[in-house]
Amino acid sequence: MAKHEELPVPVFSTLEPVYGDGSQLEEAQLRFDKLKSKFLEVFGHQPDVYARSPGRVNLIGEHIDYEGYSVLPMAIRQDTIIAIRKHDAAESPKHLRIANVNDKYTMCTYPADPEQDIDLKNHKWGHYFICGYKGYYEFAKSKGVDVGVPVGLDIIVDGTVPTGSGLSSSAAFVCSSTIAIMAAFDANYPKKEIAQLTCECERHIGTQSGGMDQAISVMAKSGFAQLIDFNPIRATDVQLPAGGTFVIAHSLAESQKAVTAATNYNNRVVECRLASIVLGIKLGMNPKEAVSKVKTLSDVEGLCVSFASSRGSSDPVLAVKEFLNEEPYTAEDIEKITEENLQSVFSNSSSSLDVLKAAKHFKLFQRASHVYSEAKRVHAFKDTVSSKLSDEEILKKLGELMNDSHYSCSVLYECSCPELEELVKICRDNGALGARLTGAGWGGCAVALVKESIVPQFILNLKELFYQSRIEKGVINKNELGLYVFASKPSSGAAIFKF
Ligand code: NG1
Ligand code: MG
Repeated sequence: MAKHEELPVPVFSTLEPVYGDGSQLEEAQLRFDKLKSKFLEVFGHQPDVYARSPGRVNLIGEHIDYEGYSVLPMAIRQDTIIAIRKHDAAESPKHLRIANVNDKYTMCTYPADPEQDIDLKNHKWGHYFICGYKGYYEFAKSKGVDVGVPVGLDIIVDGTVPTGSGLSSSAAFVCSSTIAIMAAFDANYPKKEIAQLTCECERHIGTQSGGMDQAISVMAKSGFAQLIDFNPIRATDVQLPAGGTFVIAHSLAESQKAVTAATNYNNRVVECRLASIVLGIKLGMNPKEAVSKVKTLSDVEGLCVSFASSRGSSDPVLAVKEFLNEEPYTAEDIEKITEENLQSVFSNSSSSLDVLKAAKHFKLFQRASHVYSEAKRVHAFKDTVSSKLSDEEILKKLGELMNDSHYSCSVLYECSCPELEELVKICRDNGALGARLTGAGWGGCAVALVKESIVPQFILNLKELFYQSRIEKGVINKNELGLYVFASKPSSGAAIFKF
């Protein structure tokens, strides 16, 4: 039997295989009905086909996917649904018209031109669709598939993944867009190829992201978290222990990852690259070779481990402690080691050059320590889940790993914020076995592992201790609370619907 990730995106003629047969199905039925009638109303036609792709919560493995390390997320039930119709070649004008069921997002129109540049200085919500559009054409071209002259497309989007929350609304949107476009062209490909292509094309938006979000959105399976490996992308089922539930809670600070990319997300990507080059040189590589060949901390892990083994250990963090300074580095400090000007090291990446302009110093020791230790925690998490310990002991150990991950994100990677710190503390004080920020950080959500039996009381406590004062201040409405704090089960991945 072909492996799950080698199979194409499943095509269904009913909603049950994805949304089950309970209240979620009713809710989905309403959304699809609304999408269809809005499509008719806006475009005067029925859509040809629909695609959906979910958001995700990352359980452990933060800020290490772009360094080549495995991560362990699960899909959540919140998703993005796209309805699409492809115009005939004769129809004009040849535009991509992208509307949304939510009137907050006004219609975006783009030319039907896969070569167009995305105007990053003028951010529009429709840009994420264009990532998928460009991505599909690039992919088809690389496969030698003739997709004909570009034609117009009509699109309506319905997303339920909260934005800026670390739950990957962006990947849900990019993946559902890409798959909808493929489906409109009667094409389908193995899920792992779509995961790779959507990861690459989301970078058109300007963040140098890793591939976790797209991989889990495309390849998730109901009932399982996934261990996602990169280069090549692979997904392995992880069955979570009985008796534990992951509760997701929003800090209500909106993550500004994309807007302030040069000072946070891309900044960390650059710091990790610099840390890996410096480590490579300190561990014996010629500076020129290190600058040209070393891209990520995983590239020099072997050297770090060899060094550690000379000290009777296998921990790459030992090399970090020995060779990197705890004091932040200036650009000049690093240039003395690389023997090359940093502008020229990053000359082919304009977003990295923006980082160099904005950064005063680089915390190489702290970032590398986080990445290597977090990578180990992911494997410890996976090993614990499949160990012979009792469910109770497993849950306790997983909670501890989540707490350690949060500490590392907060202190070494500095991607937390005061609201997340407050929320994580409240979770732990109220019986969570472990709690941590999830996703890029700097706002967005925390995820807490909670014994199933106490989930309702736990959520009530969060409402009282974290959300009540914010409701009183008018930050959120009382009746929207369910959008900000909820228990989550591992949901299924991307799907196409033809009714
Ligand atoms: P979110 O939180 O969805 O923005 C980002 C990256 C991931 C990963 C995490 C941190 C994108 C699209 N995704 O996720 O690849 O690096 O941060 O672990 O930027
Ligand atoms: Mg995102």
